[in-house]
Amino acid sequence: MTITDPALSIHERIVDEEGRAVEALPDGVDDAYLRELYVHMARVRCVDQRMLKLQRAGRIGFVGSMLGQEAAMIGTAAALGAKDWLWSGLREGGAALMRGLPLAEYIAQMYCNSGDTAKGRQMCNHFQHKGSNYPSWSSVIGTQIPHGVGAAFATKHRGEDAVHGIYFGDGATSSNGFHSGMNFAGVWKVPAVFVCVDNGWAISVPSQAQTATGSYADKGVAYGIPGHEVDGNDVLACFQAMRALVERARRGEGPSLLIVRTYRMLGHSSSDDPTKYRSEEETAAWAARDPLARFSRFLEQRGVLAGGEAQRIEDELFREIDDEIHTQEAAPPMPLKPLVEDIYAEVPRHLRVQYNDFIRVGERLGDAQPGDGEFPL
Ligand SMILES: Cc1ncc(C[n+]2csc(CCOP(=O)(O)OP(=O)(O)O)c2C)c(N)n1
Ligand SMILES: [Mg+2]
Repeated sequence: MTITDPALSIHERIVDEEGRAVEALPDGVDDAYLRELYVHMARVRCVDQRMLKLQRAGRIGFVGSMLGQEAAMIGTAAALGAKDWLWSGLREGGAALMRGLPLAEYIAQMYCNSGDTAKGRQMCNHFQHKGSNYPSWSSVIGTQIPHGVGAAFATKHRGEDAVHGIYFGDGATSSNGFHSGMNFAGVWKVPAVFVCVDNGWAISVPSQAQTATGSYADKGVAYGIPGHEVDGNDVLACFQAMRALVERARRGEGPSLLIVRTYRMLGHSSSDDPTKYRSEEETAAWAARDPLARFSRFLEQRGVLAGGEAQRIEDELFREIDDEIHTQEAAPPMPLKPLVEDIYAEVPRHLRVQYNDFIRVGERLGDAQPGDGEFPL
């Protein structure tokens, strides 16, 4: 039922769960590049672990864990070039790091301290990085989809050759933004690849209950957009598929939809308890399919990672992350004035009034303390 593009040789899987190559590796991928991909994936995992610990210790407010999705994110995003764009949702922060978001800015944003480039106007875990075309995103599900399509249309209109990778989850396929974005993209033939990260769950709604279609890839049919589906825990399958679709878009052949099937190993966020709605057996089955373990098995068999090297890489990553955490812990808090500045040339009266009210509340109740307030999800 899905429209596919048979001219593109897209494999559902390149490395099987035992770490054996079952297809030829993507063209041009050498051992040095394989190792690079591994380090990017390992960094995502290490950052994730530290952020969760900081959240549990009450140092930061909110984390949307990326655990289990390292291959889906790194494999696809690695196929985007430096001038391409990445429109993200909650779980693409690791891709931002790979594309050039400095670790310092990543952690500053998690602390919402004075180094937060969002100036405290976003809740934490809402990254942005101008230098790598990674726009700020909204918690409102699916809104990045029409934004990305509009930007992709602008790219086409100006005759530029950038491609837009537009990321969202399985749950976002039920949003208005998905349907309007896909429709415009198909009609305008914009240079975009829609990456649907099907991680099994949209908070407590299982992926199979999200739609009556057999495959999320079918959703492209109504918009004249080809759809492909790959094993999202196989970093090389993700990379190869994304690269083929990015090149297709860059040739002017229009948008496509790529489904990367993976699993959200932890709760929806640090405020969620997944044991309330899913079984331990299900999670354990996916733990056995861990994308990082699969890739390291493959690299060890190939001689790209020597025995003990994965551990050394992890130690080095933790050192780098821990140093930065210490720096960001010591950084001053976000100054409050920028909350109302630099939107209008002069701060208008209504914002001055709101700001003064806000300061008075602070004076009356005292500064917020770690652990104050609760986020409901
Ligand atoms: C328009 C809208 N509706 C509902 C929510 C509440 N909400 C936050 S995340 C989420 C589920 C998202 O699931 P999915 O798109 O699969 O992404 P995932 O969290 O699995 O990465 C929902 C319903 C929201 N933020 N915005
Ligand atoms: Mg999901």
